[in-house]
Amino acid sequence: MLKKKGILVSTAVSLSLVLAACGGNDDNNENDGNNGANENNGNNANEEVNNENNDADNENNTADAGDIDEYHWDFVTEEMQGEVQYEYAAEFANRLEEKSGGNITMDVWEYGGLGDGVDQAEQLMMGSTEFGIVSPGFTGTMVEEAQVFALHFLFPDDIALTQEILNDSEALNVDLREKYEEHGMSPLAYWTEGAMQWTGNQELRTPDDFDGFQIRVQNSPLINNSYEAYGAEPTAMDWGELYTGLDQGVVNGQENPIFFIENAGFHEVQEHMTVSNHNNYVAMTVVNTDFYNGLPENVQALIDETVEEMRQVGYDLQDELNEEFLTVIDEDTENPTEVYHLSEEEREAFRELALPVRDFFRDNNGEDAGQILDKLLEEIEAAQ
Ligand code: 6CS
Repeated sequence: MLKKKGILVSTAVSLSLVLAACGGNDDNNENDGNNGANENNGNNANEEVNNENNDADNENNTADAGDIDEYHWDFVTEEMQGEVQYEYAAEFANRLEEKSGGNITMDVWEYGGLGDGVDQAEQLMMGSTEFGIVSPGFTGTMVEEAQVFALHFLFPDDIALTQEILNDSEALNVDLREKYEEHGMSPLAYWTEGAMQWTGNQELRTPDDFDGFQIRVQNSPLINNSYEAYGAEPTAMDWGELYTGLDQGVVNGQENPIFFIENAGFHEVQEHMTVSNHNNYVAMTVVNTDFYNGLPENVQALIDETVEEMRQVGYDLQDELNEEFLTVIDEDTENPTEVYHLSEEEREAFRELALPVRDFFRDNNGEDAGQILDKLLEEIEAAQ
């Protein structure tokens, strides 16, 4: 059963301010609460602030809207209103609509509107959905090399630096993109939703704590390997079933960025949260490859321009929400969660066990796994 919490007013307001600061427009591209369809209902508490901002946006438009045909597309996300993916997609849709003089419109879908995470990835590959935000964890059984994101302690702890690597990496934006395109899906951008943390029904401070620990993971075999390296027992599960799964003890813990742990309410049914920063949650902005390649160049250019603009918007969204919700979890006396920050020494014990999983990836995750990982490691080293 999916547990959907109401979106906190303070969050909705601050999200609007982030978008305004990033140059967002005034349309409140919020969903109508039925099926995720994006209605542009204009019901925005910050309408005045954003209206002012909109004037500046209009001056910055690069599109010649007269040349753009009419299009209506679906943009599917794996999250709910108020969460990073959905707000990113809604803002993306707003910008594209504005740049095209209203000729390009999109339905933005919350998680569940078109199926679970794996269903959504498959629909994008087949082309029944045009745009989506996809977590590589849901393509783990389809694009083997994409499991590189399942490797713990790969990216720097500095999230801003990690985002720069995701933006610039040839290993990801060229080589891995080609691998995805063999399956009909083009990643236009990789971006962070923040560092991942563990929650559990027990303390999780040492690898010994993971011995036999049943942890929920996304459907990616290499995520399993990463947890088996600590002695844990991973179980693939869609997040819509996770609140109940944790509550009923089907699994004992999970990993996610802080904003998502709070929004999905996992902290309500978990007594402990460990700030481990053991991996970075990467999301991809993707399009169906044939759909994108079949578009006129000026439309592709508008999409590409929007993807570029959205890099900072996505970064700021996750940054604000992860910080805000750490405080919310810390201060939640109704659902107390013991928050523990691993020391560098404690993290080192996990890192040592995680390193050999890189060799497993090289040998078992597709013919280009080694080449992609080695190039990415060089890029990470150069960035640091
Ligand atoms: O854990 C998950 O499956 C979900 N986590 C996030 C941060 N976004 C969507 C995803 O499906």
